[in-house]
Amino acid sequence: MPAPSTPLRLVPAPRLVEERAGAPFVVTASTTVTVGTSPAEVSLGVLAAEALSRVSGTTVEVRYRDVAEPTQPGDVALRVDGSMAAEAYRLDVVTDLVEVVAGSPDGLMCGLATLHQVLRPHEGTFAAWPVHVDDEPVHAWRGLSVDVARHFFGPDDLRVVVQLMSAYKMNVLHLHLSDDQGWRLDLPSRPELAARSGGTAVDGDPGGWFTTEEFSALVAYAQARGVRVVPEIDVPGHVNAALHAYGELTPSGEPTEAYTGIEVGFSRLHADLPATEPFLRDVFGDVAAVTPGEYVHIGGDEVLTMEREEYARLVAMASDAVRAAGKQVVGWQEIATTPLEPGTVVQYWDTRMDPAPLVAAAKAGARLLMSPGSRAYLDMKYDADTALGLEWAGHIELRDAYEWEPTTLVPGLPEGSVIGVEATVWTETLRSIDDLMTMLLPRLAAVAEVAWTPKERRDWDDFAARVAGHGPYWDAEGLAWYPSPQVDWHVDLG
Ligand code: TNX
Repeated sequence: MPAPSTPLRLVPAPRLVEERAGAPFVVTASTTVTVGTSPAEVSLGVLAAEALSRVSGTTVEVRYRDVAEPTQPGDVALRVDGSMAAEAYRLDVVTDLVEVVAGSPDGLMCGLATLHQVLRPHEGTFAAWPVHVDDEPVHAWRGLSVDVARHFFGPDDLRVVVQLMSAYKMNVLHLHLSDDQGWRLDLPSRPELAARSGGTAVDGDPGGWFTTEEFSALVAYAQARGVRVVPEIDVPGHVNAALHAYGELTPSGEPTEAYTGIEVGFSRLHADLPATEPFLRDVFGDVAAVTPGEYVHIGGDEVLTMEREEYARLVAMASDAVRAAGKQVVGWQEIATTPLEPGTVVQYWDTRMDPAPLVAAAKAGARLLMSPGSRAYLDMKYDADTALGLEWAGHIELRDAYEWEPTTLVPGLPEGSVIGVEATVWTETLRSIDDLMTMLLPRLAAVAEVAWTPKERRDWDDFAARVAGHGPYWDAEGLAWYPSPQVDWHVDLG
């Protein structure tokens, strides 16, 4: 069997890839996934077998094994090796065996994403040619933030997003669950939030919301695929949906009108109203209760109608509520203008703003998450002809989303303060999963590589050649995507 004539096209680029001589490993009915017996490994084994069954059209079984049991021909063996870094993995394909070894189940998930990309169609099934991959991410936080508040994207849509993230080794799904236009998570302590403000969306389009059960099911689905959910309740601005549901949060005591426009910055909480602090405590307590992950996002952006001192009090109230519920605080970059506890995660987004407070916060122990509007805001138009999207941060073609370096973007940050990268997709103009995917693809693959692969191993021409091989995969998955003219998409997949 000749080796394939076309190169591997792995995204994000791994640390080391060595193709070797020999016949391929062919997925057949006797292929068996073998895995250890911890709950996370069992669930991973089932997912791997499902994925292999799906691509090959045969039924791939799972065998659970003791650590000592040797592998057998035909095995796809998954193994956790506690001496490796948690997300590091090795993938070895030889003619009759595939082995994935990683520091943790999350690392195994990354290895499986690579295995998926080395499989090629072969005689009615799939085959992988011998290869050795040794890999590890440069950043721990590789996120995507999805705005489900301006337009609602429910569990089915978000499962598709999670699958895509996992294919590109992204591990944090940040959900923007509340804004002026709608409230998207039902909370037991404040039932009017979803009941009164769940049904609205931008332009009077249909809204929607997650029940706590639906939300928990999504969180579990994501977790099984190596993706943690970070919920955001945006305060003290972007709160009209809350003010519409609970009049006690406004100075007059009257609820506000529902809002379906796309202006920002006009709505706000009031630090001196007696209802405000209990509201924050209840809401963040409920959100923390449905969040197994470590982080809850308090928003904090674009409060254009408040004095600094009141803003700082409200950020502190929200942060205290999150910490009292046992979670760590994430907030948009504006919170860096207030006193922060060390370890708080500050999300950089507005490249127009003075970075001095950010640098000062990082020096005082804050951790930074990089989402520069001009690079990582995947709701920006690709160019002037893009039908969907906004333009306030400029146009973002594929190359713009690819060619930037998170650790040096803001000068003067202390070494090690950047914990990762997050793409965002705001949905003022996006109504359907096709709209969403058209903005995400191919740019999400670019941001995923910025987050995973160190600068020394990133090269635009090389990326453009690799990502070209992913169009047929997106087509096969039924995902809409934008055929950027910066890439020659006419590839022969051999
Ligand atoms: C800025 S990013 C916002 C959002 C908008 C977005 C549109 C951020 C923290 N705030 O409210 O949806 O721009 O691109």
